[in-house]
Formats: sequence, C-alpha cells, structure tokens
Amino acid sequence: MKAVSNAVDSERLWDDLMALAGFGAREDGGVCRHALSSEDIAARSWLIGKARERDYSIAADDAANLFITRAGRDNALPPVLAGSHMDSQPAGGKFDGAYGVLAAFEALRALDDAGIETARPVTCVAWTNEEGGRFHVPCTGSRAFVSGAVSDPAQTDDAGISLESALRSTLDAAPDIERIAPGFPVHAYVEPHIEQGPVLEREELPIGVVTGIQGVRWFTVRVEGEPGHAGTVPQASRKDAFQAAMRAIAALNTLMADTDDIVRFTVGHLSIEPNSPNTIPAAVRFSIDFRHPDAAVLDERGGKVADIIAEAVQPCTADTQLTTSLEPVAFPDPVTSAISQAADGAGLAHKPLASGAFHDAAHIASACPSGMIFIPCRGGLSHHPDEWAEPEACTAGARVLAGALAQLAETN
Ligand code: HGY
Ligand code: MN
Ligand code: MN
Repeated sequence: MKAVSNAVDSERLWDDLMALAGFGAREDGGVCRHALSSEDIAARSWLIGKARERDYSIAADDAANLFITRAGRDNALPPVLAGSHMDSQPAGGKFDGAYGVLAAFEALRALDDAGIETARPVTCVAWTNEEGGRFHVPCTGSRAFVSGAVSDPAQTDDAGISLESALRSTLDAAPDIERIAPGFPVHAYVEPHIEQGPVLEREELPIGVVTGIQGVRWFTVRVEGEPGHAGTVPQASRKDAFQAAMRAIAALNTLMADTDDIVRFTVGHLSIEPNSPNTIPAAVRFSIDFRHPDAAVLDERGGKVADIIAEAVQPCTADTQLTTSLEPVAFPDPVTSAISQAADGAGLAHKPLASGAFHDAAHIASACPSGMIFIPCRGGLSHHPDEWAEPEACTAGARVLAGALAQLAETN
C-alpha cells in the first residue's frame, strides 16, 4: 500500500480541471458558470458521470449540494468531508471553487488507487451558489447544510427566476441520485482552494495552511427617486435616484476610510431603472461588500451603513438590507495540524495564512472542525478570466488533501 499522497494522479486531475472549465467557457479563457444555470447543471451531470465510474454513492440535498461518498469500514460513522463550489463569477476563472471540488474527487480516487480502506467514509462535496453572483445571497448550499433549510428561496436573479425554481430544475436534471435533507453529522471538513492572493507565489511556497477567514457584511440597497423627462425637469426639483446613490456611495467611502488598508469595501453590482438615457432614474439597486478581520470593526462601521445612506440620498429614500453577516472564523487545530502534517509527509513547505476571501468553510466551521488548504495562483489573481494555477500546484494541494483526509478518517 503506497502513501495516498503518491497515488494522486496529476494528469487525471489536470484533465478534469480543464474539462470542468469547458462548462461555461468564455472566449477570453475565463468561465461563466452561474449557480444552477444550464452550464452548472451540465457540469454536475459530468461529475456524476465520473463518480459512477467508481464505486461511490451519490446524493443531493434540497439545496442541490452534491455529495460523492467513498465508503469506509464503518459507514455509520460521520464522514470526513472535502470540497468547495462549482459555480463561478460571471467573468471568473477556471480554478476558484472548481479546484477544491476536483482535488477532493481526486483524493477519493487516490485512496482507491493506494488501496487504502479508511475507518470513516470520505465524501467529496460541491456546494451550491457559493459566489452569490446570480442569487445575491452567497453560500446558499453551505448555509442550508448548517441551518437545515434553504434561506430566502423566493429570492430572484436579474431575470426574475426564483432560487427555488432554479433548485427544482437542477435537482430534476439528476432524478436518479439519492435525495437527502440538508445537514448530516460530519467529522471534519477540509476545503482546498486557490489563495486568491499573492503571498504563496511571492514566497515561492506550495501550500498555505489557512488559519481563518475574515468577517463579511453584504447589504443590498434600493434607492427610490422620481422618474421624469431629462430635458424638462429642473435640477432643483429632481429626485434623481442615481445621483442620490452616488452621494450615498461617496459617504460610505468616508465611513470605510482606513489608513491601514485593512478594510475591504466594494460596490460591485448596480442597476438603474428604467435605465434610459433621457429619463431621470426612478430607482437604483446596488450591493455593498464590507469585510474586516475584527468583528468589532464590522459591527461598528456596519451598524452605521443604513443611516449614512438614508441621510445621503435625501430627498430620495433608501431601503438598506443586511443580506449576509459572517463573523471572522478561526480554524481549529485538529484540522490545521492534519493539513500541516500531511504537507510535511509529502515533503511540501507550507505556512499559516489567513483568508481575505470567504468560503463555504466559514459556514461549515459552525458544524464541525474545518480547515482549508491554499495553493498559489498566478499574481494572486481571481474573479478574473486570467485566473491561473500551475498543474504542479494543483497536484501538491491534492496530495496534501489526500494525506489529511486519510489521517482524519482514522480519528475519533
Ligand atoms: O467573495 C468571496 O470572497 C468568494 O471568493 N466568493
Ligand atoms: Mn471560491
Ligand atoms: Mn470566488
């Protein structure tokens, strides 16, 4: 029986990564694979087909989270879980999320090929809608897994399609896999992911042992004004929703100013109604993504957002809704030490590293001991068509994952 990390097949993993990147491939080399879209459904079907080539059990829950399980000696024991998400940003890359799912799937096959029988089952998972690019409350799947139900199923995408109908279409597309309720006991969770930052590449390190994830607050804001003729309504009597939104965003820039450059504040989504060059904007909807490693800063500055907006938009009005509130998460020793030991066992240098990006692991950490493995990505680039990770980096991360899973699957 060879070490499971040596049974990771680089070529098989890389071929899978390039094949998965084909679902929603963009002409610029990036990927657009929105959650529960036809591209996502096709990718799921492809992965289910590959799982069927092996003796794995396949299941999906009400949130369309996809679970592929390799049996252990005692299948009554809670499994060790590993994976990430297959949905992408609209102009995303080949590796964000996809790498974690396929590295986990490769780890299952490496356990097969190494002839290792684990005490616990080992399960690969693809979580639904981590990105929030289509349905703007992110981490739908991992939230449902820890809460037991899909939150806000009536929320709609920009085309007016509801989350619940998109879930139904996705689940109906794979009628013959087992359906389970969201949430089951899990022994430990490990999420491999590209770093989406520059540290590992800059320090020429193959592995990051993630110490935790900074906190997040997402808001959606709707500014209501009054439509009117662009050529006739005097400026003094206008209620221009777009001008008001710009005032609000300028005021938020002041609130979020940080000479230490630790605060992360982004307005990434904005829509104008009726969006016509010669009609004064009647309404504007925009997003707020605010992050910080300190919960006190998140509460203090996040708590002022709605009032600052209401003041700045006058004489328009605004409705500000907090849609995501994620506290900073620290990953505990059992998992981080299993990852470090697996890296040592594979002869791979590593360092502890915090995550600026959020991940499904931030939610799963409330249900079981969790951790993450980072691999370097070119220039730290992500949420970009040019996102790239070298084959050797992908293999290294999968080798560490396989070793960590083999160890965790034997622990009580
Ligand atoms: O936005 C994030 O942090 C994650 O990459 N979806
Ligand atoms: Mn991701
Ligand atoms: Mn992402």
